[in-house]
Amino acid sequence: MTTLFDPIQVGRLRLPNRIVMAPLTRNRAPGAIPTPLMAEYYSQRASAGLLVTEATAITAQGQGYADVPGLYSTEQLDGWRRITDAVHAKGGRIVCQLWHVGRISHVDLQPEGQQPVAPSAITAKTKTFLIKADGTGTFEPTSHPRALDAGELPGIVRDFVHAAMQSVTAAGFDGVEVHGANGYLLDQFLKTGANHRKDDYGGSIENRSRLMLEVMRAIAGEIGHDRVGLRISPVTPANDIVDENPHALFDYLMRQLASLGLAYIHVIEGATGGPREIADRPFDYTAMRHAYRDAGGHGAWMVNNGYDQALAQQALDHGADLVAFGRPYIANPDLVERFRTGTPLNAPDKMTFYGGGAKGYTDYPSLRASAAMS
Ligand code: 8OZ
Repeated sequence: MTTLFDPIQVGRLRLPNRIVMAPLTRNRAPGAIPTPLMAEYYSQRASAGLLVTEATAITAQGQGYADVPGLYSTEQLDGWRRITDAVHAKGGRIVCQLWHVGRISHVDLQPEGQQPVAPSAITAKTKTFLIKADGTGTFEPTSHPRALDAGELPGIVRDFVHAAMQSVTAAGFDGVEVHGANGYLLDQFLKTGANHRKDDYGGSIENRSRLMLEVMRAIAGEIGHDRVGLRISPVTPANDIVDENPHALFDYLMRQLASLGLAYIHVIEGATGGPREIADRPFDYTAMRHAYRDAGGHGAWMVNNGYDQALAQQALDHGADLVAFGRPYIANPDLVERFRTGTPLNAPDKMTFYGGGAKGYTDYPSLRASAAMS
């Protein structure tokens, strides 16, 4: 029987266990610059088989929330380098989650107050998080986006590739995970609710998948397919996203992705951070995995959303290779050791999820630290 504590080869990375720290937005990077506190946070969690960073904007246009990090300026890359060095010093492995929010943004966060960009000029019925001039946080409706011109799309692909290259060179990451989930730019292109384009990037499943596949192919070609992962969320309603036929869409995508030799596919099952089953959006994840495997896809299969240790073991028993834990990792830097020893988990404090400082971020107790103190 495979357990969470068995090592696994994921592309070019050798992971000591199958426990992954899921990407978690924490809004603690003022000016989009990663901080020393973030280095402490990630390095505290270095015993995970793999750390995936919080979503990180590939360009200023890709920013959609206050105080989320970027990796397009020298200062940002230097900040990340200190984080990857700290994680590596503790024996860990860390990949950067590459993010373009598309329409999930606000003019106040965009360069020169411009409109956010999207496949089509359709406003998402959701809110983003801003920090007002007086320093207080506020949730505001996302701004009306403008549709990207087909002529701009090669530039978006280049932005992703550039960010991927900088991640594994200047910033010292072990690889990248492309954020193709949760209603952000690539997911907006995929799905009928946000993509009403009439050109080669809209309409058919093939056309709606084009941008994501171009991005994945280009990144794989540039930094090596074996250190690139992709996160998807077939039916999440997060950020007002919906598709009229997700089974057909993801069946096609899986068959196309199979030949790219990616290190892993990361699947959010159900509603992101919410129920794993959605009554009006049923989805067969096993069929999706089979489509990928049938088409020759060898990448590790990473599952996520609402897992505890028992459910994670069931997932491994049924063909998953890796399990990503989100909220448990917020409150348990030593999650691997707690699972291994059957130690109860610390409960996360919702009030400190987004924004703030060390409280609710780097101050959750570890078993070793508490043992040393007592
Ligand atoms: C929570 C708050 C803001 C952004 C995602 C990057 O859902 C996010 C995110 C999550 O993927």
